[in-house]
Amino acid sequence: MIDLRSDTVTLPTPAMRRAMAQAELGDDVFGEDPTTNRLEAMAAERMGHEAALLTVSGTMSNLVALLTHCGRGDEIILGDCAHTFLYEQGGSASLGGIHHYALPNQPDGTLRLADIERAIRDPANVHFPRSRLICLENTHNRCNGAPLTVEYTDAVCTLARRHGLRVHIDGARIFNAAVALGVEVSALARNADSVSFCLSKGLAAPVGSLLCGSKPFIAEARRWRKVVGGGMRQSGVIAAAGIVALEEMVARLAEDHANARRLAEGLSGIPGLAVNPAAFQTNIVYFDVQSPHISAEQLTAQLRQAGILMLSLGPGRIRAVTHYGIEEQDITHTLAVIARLMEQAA
Ligand code: TLP
Repeated sequence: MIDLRSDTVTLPTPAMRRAMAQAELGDDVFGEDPTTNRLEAMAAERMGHEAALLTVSGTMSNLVALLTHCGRGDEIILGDCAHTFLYEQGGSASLGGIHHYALPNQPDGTLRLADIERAIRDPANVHFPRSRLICLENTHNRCNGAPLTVEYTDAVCTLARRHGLRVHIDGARIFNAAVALGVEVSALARNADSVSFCLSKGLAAPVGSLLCGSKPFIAEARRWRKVVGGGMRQSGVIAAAGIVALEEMVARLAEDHANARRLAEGLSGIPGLAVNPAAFQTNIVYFDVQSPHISAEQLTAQLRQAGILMLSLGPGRIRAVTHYGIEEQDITHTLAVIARLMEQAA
């Protein structure tokens, strides 16, 4: 199978499996797991923050971040295509009573600064929830995997500070952004109040996400992680793979970006498909099936029979994600199969 549904399908590397087997362990709820402590220190250092917390998933890191930043009736400003808005069950609303103010995401994953400024509530007016937090997503999954720049991130942080608001970055794929932009990941993360990133996507670890922030913020986040059931015991088994992910798997993300570009360029030459290769800078490619003869659902079903997996995401739209384990020849093969299926359908 050539599985392009997501970079979440990546399997741990041999070095990760060895590290997991040999990890030095303790009870992390007592703060005594040396491998988890080491990973958390590494993560904080990479992101330019004081402290970090290992959680089981990107969803848990974002939830814990929002619960830590906001109280009941507080409001977060975020994009209408944000993962936190679309795909996390509104967890911060159901568990934390937090209100969401969704602004239109621009095609490059940003929120317009003027839109943010307009969305911030007058704290003196008793009718309004209290604006508390701005959430960004880098790279932006639904916006073609777009990386947000250092300049844009800093501009949002400056605006937030001017109004006494905080900023959280859902950086599930922030290392992809850093590699695509050719900047240190800390430059993208350090000015935000908190940032989460995932180990189990392009970095290929089996489980885990890190939430980073100040020492007091992470101390409070540790309490929230416990109440949502995320206090783990010998979590060093997971953390050991995460350490390998940070040490060995970041630089190679450039290969995934090159493969995504190859895929997008190839797809753009296939009649019946619509795709703009210039739109993709990281490892996520979206394309549209625009043919009277075949739908996106039919194409993904036929691809599955040919041993290729992609996600059909609503009318006409397909997502393909490149990652560790996908090689250049897999892209060449995928393009040949799609060209054949589209030709047969026409
Ligand atoms: N995204 C998954 C699906 O849920 C859509 C994927 O295959 O892309 N933030 C962002 C930007 C994400 O893309 C994801 C996962 C998460 C958070 C949640 O991470 P997990 O799956 O670890 O809870």
